[in-house]
Amino acid sequence: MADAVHVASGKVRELYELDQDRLLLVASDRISTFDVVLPTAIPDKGRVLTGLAAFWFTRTRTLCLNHLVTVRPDGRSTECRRLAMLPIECVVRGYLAGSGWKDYLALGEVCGHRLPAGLRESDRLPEPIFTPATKAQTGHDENITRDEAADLVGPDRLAEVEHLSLELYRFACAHALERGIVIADTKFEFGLDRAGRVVLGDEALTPDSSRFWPADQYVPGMPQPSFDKQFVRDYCERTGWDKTPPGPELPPDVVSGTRARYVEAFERLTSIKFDDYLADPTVVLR
Ligand code: Q0N
Repeated sequence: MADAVHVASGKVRELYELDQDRLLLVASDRISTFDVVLPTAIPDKGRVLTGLAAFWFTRTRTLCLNHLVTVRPDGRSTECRRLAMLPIECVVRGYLAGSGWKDYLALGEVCGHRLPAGLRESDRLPEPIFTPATKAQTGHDENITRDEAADLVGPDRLAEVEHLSLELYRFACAHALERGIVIADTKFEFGLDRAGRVVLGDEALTPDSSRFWPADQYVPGMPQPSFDKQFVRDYCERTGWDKTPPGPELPPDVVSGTRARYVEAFERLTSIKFDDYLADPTVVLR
């Protein structure tokens, strides 16, 4: 990695250039909550997310091309194909939460999808909906209409990524629900390869790119606990932190409890022991 050039930073991930056609995506153990990265890391969080994304890429290859080349022995670095990323975030919602719930309350619709009256917070939608967003300058994603999305990528591309996003979500949602996890919504990022084909990039179907809820605690009509971050959120609320940076340091029991939740999500979804992944990360690629 000594000769890898840094090309981009996210809140908790870094992207490096390996050569003309390949990038290295490195997931750190940093955790964010209420949009702030906390000073305390969650050991192995980056490995859980990397392994889970690689698992989904491997399982969905017949649905959609993806950028995965391989996972490195460190378990947190993904070698991937370099793409020309499309300037939209492809969000799919199966349940009414977050900005989807806010928009429904204010407008009775989400990104132009007219929804039935009388839905409650966290209700399952009659059908999953595609609700594209843009990365606004503020750093906060902004929901856009189908027409705005079509202006950004073209109507045919939009129809293609909408179809792929819904197929990917339906597959993952069914798989996860059988294993006790509700994937309430998720965000995909697609790009184009040299041949101009649409390819799934970024990380996909991880708890950082999705809302994961414990299925056995699902009660619509209120906000749902987060499968992975609930201990962190509860602790942050107890400290009375005002949610502006810097965030609080996390005590050891919150760190270990949160690490255990990430590992549990990995093991439930992949049916692979996390220790087996640590010993050889390529177990998720088979
Ligand atoms: C790419 N992002 C999203 C920090 C910032 N395969 C790819 N080819 C070209 N560009 C990208 C990818 C991918 N994935 C994706 N920025 C560039 C923002 N991030 C993602 C992770 O790390």
